[in-house]
Amino acid sequence: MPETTEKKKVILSAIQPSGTITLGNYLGALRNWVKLQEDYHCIFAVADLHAITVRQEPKTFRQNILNAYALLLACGIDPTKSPVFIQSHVHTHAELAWLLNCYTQFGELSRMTQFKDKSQKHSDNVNAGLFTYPTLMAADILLYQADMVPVGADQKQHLEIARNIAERFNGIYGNTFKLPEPYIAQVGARVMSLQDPTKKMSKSDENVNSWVAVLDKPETIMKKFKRAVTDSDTVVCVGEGKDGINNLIGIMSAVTGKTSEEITAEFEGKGYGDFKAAVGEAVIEELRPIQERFNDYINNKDYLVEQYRKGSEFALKLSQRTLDKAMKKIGFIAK
Ligand code: ATP
Ligand code: LTN
Repeated sequence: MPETTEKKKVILSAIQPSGTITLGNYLGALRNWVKLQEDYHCIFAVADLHAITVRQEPKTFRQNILNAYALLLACGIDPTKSPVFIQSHVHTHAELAWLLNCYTQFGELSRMTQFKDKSQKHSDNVNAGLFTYPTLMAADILLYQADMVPVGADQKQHLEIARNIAERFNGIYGNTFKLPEPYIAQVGARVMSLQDPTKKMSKSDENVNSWVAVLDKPETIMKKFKRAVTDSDTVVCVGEGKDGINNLIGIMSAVTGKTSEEITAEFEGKGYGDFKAAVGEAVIEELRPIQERFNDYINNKDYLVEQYRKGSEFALKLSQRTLDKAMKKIGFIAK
């Protein structure tokens, strides 16, 4: 069981096992989580309940959940320090989500851009779960009285709604939930699609060339970068109308730590082709050690099972306290 130092702030975040984890997820989220482990009391989850808002094929889904778990560890999350659990293993999440649904307005859920995007993309399956996705996410966060939630820029709106729901509940019943702050690291906060750089890189994009998976083979990564959509200009520099190149510079900068000016200077006189290959190479090198560790973890299922069981035991204990408190305030009778 990890030590809980009272003074340390609580951080909670989660990732959906809705497909293969991308470079966007890694640079925008996972990589930052690893750094936060030293200074905060971190809790991480594989948000499998969220993933079924979009239809999943059972066999693939099962594998994706375990892969996501192993990948978190491979990225450097130490489960003995930061509990990592699987959302569906901790029943308090679905329960609090129901309660919060009753304190969330139809209008505010209708304004969520992710709902609008996903209902357009999956127009044959605009289910109620897709609509109430933010209340489940609010439950994930509020159950642990999290101070901060590290996410990519795309999740900011979901955090705002979680705060609004918490504030509303506290306003009716008195202080029950801590109001969480978003934590959005600047570097890598928004990695764009390699095929349509005006859209974010998303693991559920059916065009496989639009994303790079953390587990893609080196030659696949290189191929995807070489195919990345750019523009008709030739100079490697940040500029308006150069979304593709801006994105590649952003990725290069996030991976190497160099500024965009340094990158521009380095590629002066060279074409886009050279630059794309260099970005591909840098990403391959960044991901290589993670892939190696992933292979070790995924072949050690007993260890993964042990860790996710410990994680959910810890998460249940902590979250049950908040759920009980909220239920009591509403007026439910104790068991
Ligand atoms: P989906 O395609 O299923 O919506 P996703 O790729 O958007 O999934 P999530 O599981 O929803 O990924 O997000 C996990 C974390 O990764 C979140 O913190 C999110 O903000 C971050 N993230 C997702 N996509 C990007 C991106 N393109 N750039 C930076 N961060 C991202
Ligand atoms: N919707 C989130 C994944 C997620 C999450 C959370 C993130 C589910 N529950 C709680 C932070 C905190 C996303 O990142 N797309």
